[in-house]
Amino acid sequence: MIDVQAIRKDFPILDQEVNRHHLVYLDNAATSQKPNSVIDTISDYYRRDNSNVHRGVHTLGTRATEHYEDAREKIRKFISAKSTKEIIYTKGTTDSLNMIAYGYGMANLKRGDEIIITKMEHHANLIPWQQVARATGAVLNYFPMEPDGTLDLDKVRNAITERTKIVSCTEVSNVLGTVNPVTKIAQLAHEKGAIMVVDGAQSTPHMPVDVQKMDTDFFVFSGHKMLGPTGIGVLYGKQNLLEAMEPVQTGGEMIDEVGFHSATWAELPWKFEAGTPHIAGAIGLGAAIDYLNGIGMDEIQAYEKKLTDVAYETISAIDGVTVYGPKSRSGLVTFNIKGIHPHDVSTALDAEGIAVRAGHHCAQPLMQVLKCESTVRASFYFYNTMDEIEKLAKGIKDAKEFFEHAI
Ligand code: C6P
Repeated sequence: MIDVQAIRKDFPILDQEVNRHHLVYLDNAATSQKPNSVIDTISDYYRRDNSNVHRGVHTLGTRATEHYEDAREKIRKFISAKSTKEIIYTKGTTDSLNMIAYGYGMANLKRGDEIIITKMEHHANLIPWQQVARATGAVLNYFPMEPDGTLDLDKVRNAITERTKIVSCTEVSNVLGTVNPVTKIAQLAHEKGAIMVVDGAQSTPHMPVDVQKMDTDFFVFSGHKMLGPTGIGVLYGKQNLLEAMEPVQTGGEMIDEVGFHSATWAELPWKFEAGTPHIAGAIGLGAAIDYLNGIGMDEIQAYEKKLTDVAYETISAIDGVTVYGPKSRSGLVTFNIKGIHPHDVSTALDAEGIAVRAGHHCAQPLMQVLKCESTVRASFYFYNTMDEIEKLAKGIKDAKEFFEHAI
């Protein structure tokens, strides 16, 4: 059972007033807040252990390296990867997806090959594929999407052909909250000889992840959406694929031997980690994983489901409000109020201390499908309360009334 009041005490930022109201932070899909344990771990690292990793043999260098590599092992366990060789530190989901597109896609695609993604992808899982398709002559196609923002597996099966070489799909949509059946999609991709890439930016913070059960070839996520710091993320790849891939960036740290005219690469995972990494970020992400494990991902998922179900029902019931996406969803609700610009709704909510995101959410093609330019999105985490959902619903009603009278 989640003791939300006890949990909230671990997050100092939540205890503040914004515009003379107690802060209600509902922009967790953009970035999550950080518990004391993560803040302290990062601060302790800089106070006591700060040094470069894998270089000096002095005590601080050894400590920093141990903490950095311990965090990698925590990440491996958290997503059930086979080996830490498969866990590459990156700057975040965007960086990881670019590494796959440029490192794997560029080397393996040729004219006439096909990449298939969904219409609900974040730009990070879309533009790199557009660029790689343009450079290689491959074609970028999309799975059809159902009117409620889900995928139909029969249509997915029919869309994948022998020409398909890469299927890339978000596990959870950052706009619709749709939870895509990525394990089944990976199976369908493999049946036709394609590889599977899963964007786990919005799933890893909210539900258990097992990359071996999922049998995905690549899986990516960001630390900052799961209590960790910004600027750190993960690229998981199956070892055989990573072994075969050339490094995307070269320089210090990622080499074995260097001569005047050639060089050989370090073993996995360091082959893909050129330059001084975000050491404090990696260690902070390790502390974030400790915190999440202390609560339990099953518990987190179950608690957020309750919050989300209530939010979905309450907001959908407000007259003039359109909620986008399926009823069964991960922890967010995206909506529009008829005749009121999403930025106005967000500004009105902010005046009541409620932080939500308004905009296209880095998913402009999806906005075309939804036939709008932007939306309002409230996104939850396990430190949110039912009381906050009520405040959100009241805030939406108040905003609606205010703008209707102003028009
Ligand atoms: N979505 C949102 O408010 P980065 O920025 O690299 O950490 O993550 C990119 C990314 C990739 N895929 C999905 C599904 C995402 O949701 C995001 C980040 C944030 O929705 C910021 S745009």
